[in-house]
Amino acid sequence: MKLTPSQIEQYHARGYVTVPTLFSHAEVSALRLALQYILEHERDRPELIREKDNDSVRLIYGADTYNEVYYRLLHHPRWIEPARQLLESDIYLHQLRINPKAPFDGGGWWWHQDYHTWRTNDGMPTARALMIGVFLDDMTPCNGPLMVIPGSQRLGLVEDTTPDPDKTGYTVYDLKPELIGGLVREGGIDALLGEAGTTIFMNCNLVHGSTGNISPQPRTIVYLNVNSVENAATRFDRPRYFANPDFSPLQPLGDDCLLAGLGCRSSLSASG
Ligand SMILES: O=C(O)CCC(=O)C(=O)O
Repeated sequence: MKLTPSQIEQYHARGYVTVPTLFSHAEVSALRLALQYILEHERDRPELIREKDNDSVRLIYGADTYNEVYYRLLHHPRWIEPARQLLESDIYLHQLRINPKAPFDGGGWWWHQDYHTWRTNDGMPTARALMIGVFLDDMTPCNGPLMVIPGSQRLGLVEDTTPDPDKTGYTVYDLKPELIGGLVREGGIDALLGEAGTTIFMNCNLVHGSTGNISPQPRTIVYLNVNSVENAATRFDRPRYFANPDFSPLQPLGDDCLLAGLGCRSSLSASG
């Protein structure tokens, strides 16, 4: 699957482009079942990070290294090809994480740019990297969807932030309210809504955030955060599930890789 010239133009103008239902209902079901398996059987792994205020899982890192379905998603041509187009090079995985913003309990994210963490913690030289979000649930105005400030990637990296270090070692560099006020007056806020399977391609300097999920509906996004192989990270202080030191170009599997050969094992299969 290739992005059209107008989709590429939208990515450059607004800092993101949305591709509705890039993955089918059956593919989303396989990903959801695999997530359920991880939540039930892998709860004690260090890659699973809890909410600050309750025991719900806030983040799941590196699922491609211990779950076959997520390994296959990582190698799926339907998102790899557009990512290569946008970065104009081969790409490697910097970080795969799932944000299963739990019904009632899932917390929000203050406004930030992801590139700040990757530059400061991982020595990523430039912002030639993408956040790619695959929706595993319908994103509605009510379940804490991702929000972005269109065009804000054009600011480049904002240095004036309030670092919010987490006990897990993941620092988010919160942007100041005054800056957000000005950006929103200019660009507004887009809530990224859509059916499960929809996928967003975002510039890693795009300012984004979200509110908590107080609805009874789940709101899960899988983030495939990828970098150009010509822009490899230079620091290796964090565990590999935060910042993958393997810069090998991602090689796509077949278009049917999420479903082929999984059958009824889709909820249970885990790679070694
Ligand atoms: O998924 C969300 O609501 C926001 C996540 C986010 O901002 C992040 O993981 O950097």
